[in-house]
Amino acid sequence: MKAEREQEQQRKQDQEQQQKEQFTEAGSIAGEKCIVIGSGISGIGSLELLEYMGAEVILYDGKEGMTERELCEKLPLKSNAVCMTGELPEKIREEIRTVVVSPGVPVDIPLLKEFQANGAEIIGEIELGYREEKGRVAAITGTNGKTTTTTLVGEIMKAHLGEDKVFVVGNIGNPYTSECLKTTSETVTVGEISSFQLETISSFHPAVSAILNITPDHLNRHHTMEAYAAAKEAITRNQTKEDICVLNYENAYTRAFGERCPARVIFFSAAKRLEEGYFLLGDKIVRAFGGQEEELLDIHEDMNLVGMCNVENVMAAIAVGEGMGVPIETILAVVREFHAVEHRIEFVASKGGVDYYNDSKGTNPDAAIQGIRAMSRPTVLIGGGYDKQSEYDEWIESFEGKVKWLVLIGQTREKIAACARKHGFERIRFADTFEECLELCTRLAQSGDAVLLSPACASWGMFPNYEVRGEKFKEYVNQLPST
Ligand code: UMA
Repeated sequence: MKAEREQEQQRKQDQEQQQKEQFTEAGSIAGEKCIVIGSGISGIGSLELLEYMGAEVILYDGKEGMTERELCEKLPLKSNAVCMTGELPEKIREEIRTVVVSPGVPVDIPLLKEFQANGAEIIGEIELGYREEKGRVAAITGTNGKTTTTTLVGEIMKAHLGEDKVFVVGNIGNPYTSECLKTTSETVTVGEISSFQLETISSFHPAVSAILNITPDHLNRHHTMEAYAAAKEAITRNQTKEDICVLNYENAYTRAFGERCPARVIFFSAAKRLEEGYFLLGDKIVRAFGGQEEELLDIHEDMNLVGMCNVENVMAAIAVGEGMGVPIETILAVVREFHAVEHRIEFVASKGGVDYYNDSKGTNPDAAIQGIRAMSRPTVLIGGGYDKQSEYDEWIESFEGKVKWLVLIGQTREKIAACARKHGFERIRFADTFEECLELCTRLAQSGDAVLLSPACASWGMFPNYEVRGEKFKEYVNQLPST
C-alpha cells in the first residue's frame, strides 16, 4: 500500500516536473507566439513574465469598444508586445500555441474554445506563475474568508522565515507572475486562489491547501453549484497523501469532499468537538491530535477580529501554518497581534455615537451574512450592486431584528427589495448614487446604532472593484464630524 502510494506520488512529481521543464526549457517558450487575454493586473503580470522568458506576446482585450491604442497605453514601458482588440485574424487564431487567460475571462467563451480546438494550451495566470515557482506553496480558497486567512498565513510565514522569504499572491490583488521569479528553494508562496483561477491550473501543486467553505457565489460564471465546487476542489488536484488539505467540517460541501480529497485532511470546526483537528470549545480554540487536546487561544482575549467567520479563519490559518512547519508559539504570537484586513468587517470610526463598519468585501450573500452576524448594535445596512444571479433569501433572514434600515443601491436593488418584502422586511430605502446612499444612512442612524457597508453584491457597474467602494465609504465616514 505504502509502496503504491510512493509510486503514485513519484509519478505525479515526474509528470509535474516534465510539464514545468517543457514550459521553461530554452526553446520551448522562447521565440514562441503566446497570447495573453485580458489587460488587467493578471494580464500585465503574465505579459511581463512571458516576455522575460523570451516569448513573442500578443496582448488581447475583449472589452467592447476598446481600441488597440487604448490597450497599448497599458503596456509596461519596455514591452514589445503587439496589442489587439476586436476580431482576431484567423492566422493568429491558428498559430498561437499558448494562451494565458486572466481570471475574469470565462473559460467557455468561443474564442478560447477555438484556440483549444486548434491545439493551443490554455492556462491561467496562476499556472503560468507556478511553472516558475522554486519554493513551497500554501494555497487558500473558499467562498469567504480567503483574504483574511491568506493575509494571516502570510504573516505567520513571515514571522517564521523572515519578510523577504515569503510572497503573498493571487486573488488578494498581487499577481503570482509578478513574484514567481523571486522564489527560491527557501521561500514560501502563500496564494489566495479564486475559483476563476483554479479553472485554468494544470500542474499547480500546493504543499498545504485550504478550502474554507463553499456556498453559492459566481453562479453566473460557473452556472451550477457542482461546477463551482469542482473548481474549488481543483486546488487539491495534484496533491497526494504527503500533502495537507485543511477543510471546514461545518460546511456540507467541504465536509463531504474530505472523503475523496487526495491529500491528508485536517478539519476545523466552529461547532463540534473533533477527535482530530482544530475546534471551538466555549471561547477556546482547541487542537486535538493523537488523543491529546490542547487549548490554544481564547477568542475574546487573544483575537482582535470580530465574528464567528474570523474564528474559522483563524483556525484554518493555524492549521495551514502548522502544516507548513511553523511552531505553534510563533503562530499564536502572530494571531494575537493580527487586526482585520481592509474591507472585511473593518471598523472605520465612531461618529456621533454611530459605529461605521466597512465590509465592502461582502460581495455575496454568505459573506454579507457574516457581516451582519458580527454586528452587536441595531444596524443600518447598505446593500446592492452588480447582479451575480445570487439569491438573497438567507441574507434577509439573517437580519433577525438587527437590521433597522436596508439602504439599496445598484443593479440588484429592485430584486433585493422584492426578496426583502417577501420575507416581511419593509424598512427599505433606495439611493441612486453612493453619495446619496451614505448621506441617507447618516440621517437614518441614531446614536448607539451601527452603519454597515456589506452589500452582498460585487461592486462592478458602480466601481472598478470592491476596494474602491470601501475606500469611498471610509473617506466619507472619516470626514463626518466626530459628535
Ligand atoms: N476581459 C476580456 N474578456 C472577457 C472578460 C474580461 O478581455 O471575457 C478583460 C477586461 O476587459 C479587462 C481584463 O480582462 O481588461 C480584466 O481581467 P480580470 O477581470 O481577470 O482582472 P485583473 O485585473 O487581472 O484581476 C484578476 C482578478 N479579477 C477577477 O477575478 C475578476 C482579481 O480578483 C485578482 O486580484 C487579480 O487578478 C490578481 O490575481 C478580484 C476579484 O474580484 C479581486 N475576484 C473575484 C472575487 O474575489 O470574488 C473572484
